[in-house]
Amino acid sequence: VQALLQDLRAAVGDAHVLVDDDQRTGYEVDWTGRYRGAAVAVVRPGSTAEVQAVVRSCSTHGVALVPQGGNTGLVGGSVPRHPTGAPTIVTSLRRLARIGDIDEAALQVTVGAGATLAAVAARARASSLDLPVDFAARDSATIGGAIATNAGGSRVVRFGTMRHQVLGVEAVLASGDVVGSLAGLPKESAGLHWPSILSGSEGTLAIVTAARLRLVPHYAHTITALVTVPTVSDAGRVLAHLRAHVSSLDAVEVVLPEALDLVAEHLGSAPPIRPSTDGLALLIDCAAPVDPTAELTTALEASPKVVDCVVTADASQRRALLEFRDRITEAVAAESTRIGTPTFKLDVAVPVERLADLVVEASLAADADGCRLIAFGHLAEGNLHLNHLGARDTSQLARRVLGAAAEMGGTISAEHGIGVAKTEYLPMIRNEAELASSRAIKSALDPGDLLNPGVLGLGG
Ligand code: 2HG
Ligand code: ZN
Repeated sequence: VQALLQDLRAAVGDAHVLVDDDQRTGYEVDWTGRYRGAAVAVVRPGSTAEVQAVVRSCSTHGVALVPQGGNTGLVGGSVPRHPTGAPTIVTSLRRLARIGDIDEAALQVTVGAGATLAAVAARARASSLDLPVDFAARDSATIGGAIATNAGGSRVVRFGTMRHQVLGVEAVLASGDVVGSLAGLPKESAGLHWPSILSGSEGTLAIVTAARLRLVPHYAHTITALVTVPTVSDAGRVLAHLRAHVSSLDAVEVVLPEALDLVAEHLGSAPPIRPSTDGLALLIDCAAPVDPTAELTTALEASPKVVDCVVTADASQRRALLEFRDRITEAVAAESTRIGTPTFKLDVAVPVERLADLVVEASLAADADGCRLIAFGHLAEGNLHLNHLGARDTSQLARRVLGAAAEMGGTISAEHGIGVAKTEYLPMIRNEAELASSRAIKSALDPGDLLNPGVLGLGG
């Protein structure tokens, strides 16, 4: 290990090899406090060449490395937890934060893997463009991490997930070689496509160092609505109506009553309207070059099943409304600290028409466990975040809820990834041929099992 540290210092400079306990801790535990491990060191390369040198040193010494971005992940995929307990290096990509010039003709930008979503969005907005992916962890979450997990967020209804925004990647393989291209060609039909191979690979196949991203217009007019509906099935009807009649639809988020109460208590302010106990709240964003208020209000008035709604174009009122969605994760974390148990999180998706069945199953499972269920998510993708507070038997909960989602034609992870948290449940949604193919690809690209061992059930 001492020889490795010496090589790493030579590669990135003494100041960027962190070995002291207090310097390492923030990199060794995940955001929820549920997943933690110990790293021999945290290395902070400042260029692609330095990432190559770090990978080669780790390879020479046979020491695994965990790539890490903003460390906002929720499935333990970015903390050092080697399955065999072998020594591990955390490689933080946060210094690769360069944001290139905005290409207004191509609607693209080249960014370092360590740039945060918020920083890229701010830069794009200065050119009246925007990043099509957005979620609550935007100030810390990095582009590299978002690619690694194929992150989603609130704008998927309009623009798709992270995978759909990546026109090119540059990445370092376990061999230390660089693959990919940042040319950003919208058309290229020349065999395997690195952005497709690496999106969602969770740092197990290569370390993304930079990306060429698609940008979209930054709409001058953004409005937000809070809507209440009687049941989950009704929410599906409202969604269908809005998709047919509102061309400016940018987000359709769903908040169940328990989640709304928790975040309201956390914020110290009540939402202007509240759903009934069986009902739910929808937070809807519209964005367009001209004010979309008329489009949205007309559609809401004509929509079946809308009980109550408020629509605002005022920036500070919008922000206040959006907090009832954006800050639920934070409210859950505060409650989890108060009760002294980490939250047990599941991130499932089902076809939208099965969402009501999923909510019933999830509630029954939580009741059987005796825990408190805080549910919210992204309606258009049938994606629910099930946050269990004070859960007793997490493995029983996971089997039951993930099994139900899989059974309904859904998935065990919609946007957070598999990490180490969900590996044992992968067979619920992948057959043996698929799992064996993933293992074959992993061992072809990373025969020494150097990159994020154990994550996605690969290696380790
Ligand atoms: C969100 O949609 C994130 O805000 C986090 O995916 C969800 O905390 C969660 O469960
Ligand atoms: Zn989410």
